[in-house]
Amino acid sequence: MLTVYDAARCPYCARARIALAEKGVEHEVMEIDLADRPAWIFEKNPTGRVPVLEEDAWILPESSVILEYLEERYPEPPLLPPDPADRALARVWIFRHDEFVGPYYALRRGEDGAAERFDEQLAKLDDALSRQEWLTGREYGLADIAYVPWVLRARDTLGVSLAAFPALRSWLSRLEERPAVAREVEVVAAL
Ligand SMILES: N[C@@H](CCC(=O)N[C@@H](CS)C(=O)NCC(=O)O)C(=O)O
Repeated sequence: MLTVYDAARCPYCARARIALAEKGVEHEVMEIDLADRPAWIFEKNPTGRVPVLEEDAWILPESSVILEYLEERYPEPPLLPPDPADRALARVWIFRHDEFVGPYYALRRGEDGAAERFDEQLAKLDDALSRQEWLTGREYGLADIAYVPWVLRARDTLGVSLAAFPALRSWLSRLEERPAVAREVEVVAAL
């Protein structure tokens, strides 16, 4: 049985939660209290961070690698495009995710200018989504899953307005129609 070391408030864990739900993978969840992490979590992941996947003696940390693993191990339904060139472009979004979350965490820390910097990142997403329906390409997939946890938390826990970003809002509405993402909206509401 697959085990996921998880934390409800963690957006990196949300990536794994959404992908597992999309693929209907049976698994058990071990909730980790991030405010009082058990020492043994460092045996699973030397950084002490979640999410971590475990199956028998095999252990996998790092949410973006977990997404790729789930896609390869459970190919149905596919969450990357069939064409290698399109897959590569979806992966560029995931690769550049740190540029997006830097301002998000600065905003959470209340740093000066962070709201403007995060708006610039939202504007980049909005621009892309005004030209293509999904970050992953023509179909929904891993790049969308990689970003949506932070967009939801920005809107619902940090009170960030998405009013200036119509394509982003439309993307989010389409995402929220998916049960896997709707469940994450509930997780965020309960934080
Ligand atoms: N690069 C990691 C980041 C995971 C991460 O930062 N998780 C946070 C919770 S959202 C964590 O475990 N923080 C505990 C800590 O940094 O001490 C991934 O993508 O999985």
